[in-house]
Amino acid sequence: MPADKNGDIRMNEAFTRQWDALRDEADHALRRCLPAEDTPPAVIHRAMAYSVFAGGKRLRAVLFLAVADALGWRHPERARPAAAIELIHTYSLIHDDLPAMDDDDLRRGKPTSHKVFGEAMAILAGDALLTLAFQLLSRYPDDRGYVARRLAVIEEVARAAGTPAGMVAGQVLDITAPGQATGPDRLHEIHRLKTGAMIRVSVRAAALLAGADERTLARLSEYSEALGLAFQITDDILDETASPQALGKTPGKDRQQGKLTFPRLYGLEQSRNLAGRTVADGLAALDALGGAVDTAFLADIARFVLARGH
Ligand code: GRG
Repeated sequence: MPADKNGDIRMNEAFTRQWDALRDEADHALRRCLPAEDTPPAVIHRAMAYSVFAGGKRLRAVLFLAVADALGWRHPERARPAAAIELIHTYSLIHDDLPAMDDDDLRRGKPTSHKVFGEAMAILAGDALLTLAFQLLSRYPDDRGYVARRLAVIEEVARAAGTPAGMVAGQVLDITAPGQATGPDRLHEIHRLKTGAMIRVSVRAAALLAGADERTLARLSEYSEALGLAFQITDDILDETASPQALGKTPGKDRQQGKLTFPRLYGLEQSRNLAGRTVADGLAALDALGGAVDTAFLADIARFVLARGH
């Protein structure tokens, strides 16, 4: 099953098998693209590998590869850009855990990077992962015919990871918001940027590289936006309801830090309802693609995200 830390979720066997196959494809690419741990200066390469292989569901890479499959795009190097997106995600977690940000000791059930390697090395490991990600995106797929598509993907990924329209902007709003942010608009904006943008670009990057037409791209974008929102709602719910073992990180931090969250704004039950409605929107966007695209697994991913919060 997907390596979610909430071991009580049971999706059907075919879903689990497909997820694991795509996660293995991404892991294989990740292993090939990271410098060997004994490459000097070894400490940074150990720190990079420590966080990348600390576990994790690989949701973003699986999404990328699932979209590629749905569109029939089976280029042999397709897992490299998927891996690049996971590297950016891992960098964001390392930096998010730093004392200057969330100050967390536990991530993916293991001590955080700065606890093991010290703050300076954790910062540098994050920097190096982000940089390596763009190196990979600029190179793969390594065929001349992909130059324009690669450029479009680099631009979109940079936008999604950065500011003002991406993850860095969302993180800034999140850490400066406590005490100021009170309303649903602000909450949605934070999460659209902080979590949603990277999930959206995981879907769009695969579609762009696969050469999807505008209509397909638009429907897949709607799906990814719904998925990103549902993912964040369930993440907020789990922060309130899950045990540290199930969560792989310290629960209750959001409340402790006075953060605006979906359960805080709407209560747990309403948050679950909102996640359900949001996933329904995502499924409708997939349906609108019609029979030409095999969206069954993408739909199951959306159901999986919803199941995490129940
Ligand atoms: C430091 C620029 C910068 C940004 C940090 C990603 C992020 C922004 C913060 C992480 C804090 C957090 C708990 C966000 C909620 C959603 C989220 C990204 C959860 C972690 O992603 P998963 O569940 O993690 O996909 P795994 O471990 O499975 O990869």
